[in-house]
Amino acid sequence: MGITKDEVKRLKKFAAQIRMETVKCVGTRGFGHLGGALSVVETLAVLYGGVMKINPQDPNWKGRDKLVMSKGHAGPALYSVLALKGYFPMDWLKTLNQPGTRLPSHCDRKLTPGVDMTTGSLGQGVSTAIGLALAQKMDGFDTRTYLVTGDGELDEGQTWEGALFAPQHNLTNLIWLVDYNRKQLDGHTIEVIDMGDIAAKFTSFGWYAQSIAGNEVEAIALAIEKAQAETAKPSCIVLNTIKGAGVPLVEAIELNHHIVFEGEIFEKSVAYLETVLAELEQGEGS
Ligand SMILES: Cc1ncc(C[n+]2csc(CCOP(=O)(O)OP(=O)(O)O)c2C)c(N)n1
Repeated sequence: MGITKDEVKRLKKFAAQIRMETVKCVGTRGFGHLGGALSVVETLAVLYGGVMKINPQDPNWKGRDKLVMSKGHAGPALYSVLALKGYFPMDWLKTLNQPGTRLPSHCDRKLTPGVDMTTGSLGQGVSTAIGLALAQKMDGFDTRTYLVTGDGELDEGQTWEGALFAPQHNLTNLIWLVDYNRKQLDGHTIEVIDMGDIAAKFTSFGWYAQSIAGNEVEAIALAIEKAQAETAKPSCIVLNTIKGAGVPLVEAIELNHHIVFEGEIFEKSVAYLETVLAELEQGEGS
């Protein structure tokens, strides 16, 4: 189990590309939900970098796996990976949240090719992902649904209804990734509602739960492999992440949920990510 060193390199580079596009996407608008978009970049790199069955030329292909980005404010990160995979032109990333755009601040499945579920009202993506996973099973498809929620999002009672439902209905094709970046809109999760040991809670609800380094592609790939191998229970992967991950000037902002992102901070962040990408490209030759 696990991935090769070459795979790690490839996925790290893909993550850096997604991170760069996410930063540019929000920077073009001048403000946005950058912290929680950046914390899930490695997860998206692993999922779209080889784990998920997808067909960017036919986004509605019935044989595809599905992703529900329940923390719909992370749209810019999802749009970046979808654009890089060729679901739509890269140019669209410059239109985030503008009048007439196909890329609204929160995900909308009717507007954006490759977006499987409309999200933004926290908690609801859990119910819709469960519906999708149930439908995949009822249709006899050998496909999975991947669900990404925040940790603050777990404050919504609806999430725990879902956590009870999925094991009882044997949704072994559901993999729930919780972005445990320990912050939410207006502060630290521990101060709002302390989620404590999330993996232990899911285990007690009948899930196969893992808690991992959530900004490490290798750890994510391994955890997903283990989740896929689990045949008796739905899976939960708690991603221990950093809000604003990979962009030091954004990580350093205490309340970095929705920030103004233009001028110096934008330019310095792009310059920083250019050096990261260059280093990763150099490393490819070694
Ligand atoms: C039902 C609902 N209540 C409130 C909001 C406003 N809101 C948007 S993001 C957010 C915080 C979410 O925190 P978390 O799930 O931890 O997201 P992350 O830190 O990963 O961005 C809130 C309260 C919302 N979108 N939906």
